[in-house]
Parts: sequence; C-alpha cells; structure tokens
Amino acid sequence: MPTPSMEDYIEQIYLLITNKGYARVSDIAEALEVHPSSVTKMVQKLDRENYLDYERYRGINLTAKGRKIGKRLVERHDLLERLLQIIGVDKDNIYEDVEGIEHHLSWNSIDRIGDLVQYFEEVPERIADLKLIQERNEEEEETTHP
Ligand SMILES: [Mn+2]
Repeated sequence: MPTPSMEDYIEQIYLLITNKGYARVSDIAEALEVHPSSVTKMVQKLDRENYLDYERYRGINLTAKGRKIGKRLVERHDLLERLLQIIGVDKDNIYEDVEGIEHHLSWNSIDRIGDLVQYFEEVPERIADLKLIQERNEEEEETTHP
C-alpha cells in the first residue's frame, strides 16, 4: 500500500500524464509545491516499488499497477470534491479540505460516500432539501450568536 505522500505523487503524475501526455520532475515539483530533489527521490522510490519506470532521459511512465492506482486516486479526489460541494462547503475550502482527508479514509468509506453522492446527484431535489436545512441552521446560529 502506498503511503499518503506516495499517493500524492502517483495522483499528480497520473493527472499530468493524462492532461499533458508526460510528467516532468519540474512539473511534479510545481504541482506539489516541493523541491525537485524531493521529487527525484520519491520517483526513484516509486520506481523501486514498481509504480512507475523512471529513466533520466526518457522521463516517467506509470506501470500498469501505477496507472490503476493513479486512476483510483484521481477518482477518489474528484468524488470527495463533489461530496463537499453537495453538502455546501465554501468553494475556497474544498481543494485544501480534500487534500487533508483523502488519504485517511478506507476504500470501504469511499465506496459508501460514492453511494451518498449518487443519492444526491440522481435527484437534485435532495440537494435543495439539504440546502433548506442549512439555511434554517444558519438562521438559528444568527439568533443564538448574533
Ligand atoms: Mn488530491
């Protein structure tokens, strides 16, 4: 099982390869806001553990194992963003919050959250209902802590 930090790298490399066709050490460093030397170290570790192939002049390629996990990690991130959006979390908090929680949930919880997101997305009235509860709670908060 990859550690949270390994997951961040695999996720980012998968996104870069999907969106740009390649993942350079400098692009990964920029995306994760880390020093390129840390990227090189981690990429070598991921290579040793067979998530990717790294050759100095040919770049980074995910193995079948790395691609499979990368896809799941990107989907997990996307699912959690949809969840926070549905439950009304402020846009400005969503990305950071997902980065904070995504590594700490079991795949069991992720699958059940998938059901919950589906429950809301299939019937938009359910989202509207939740919004009504939120508005009521916010009004109450205003009257109790003016
Ligand atoms: Mn993420």
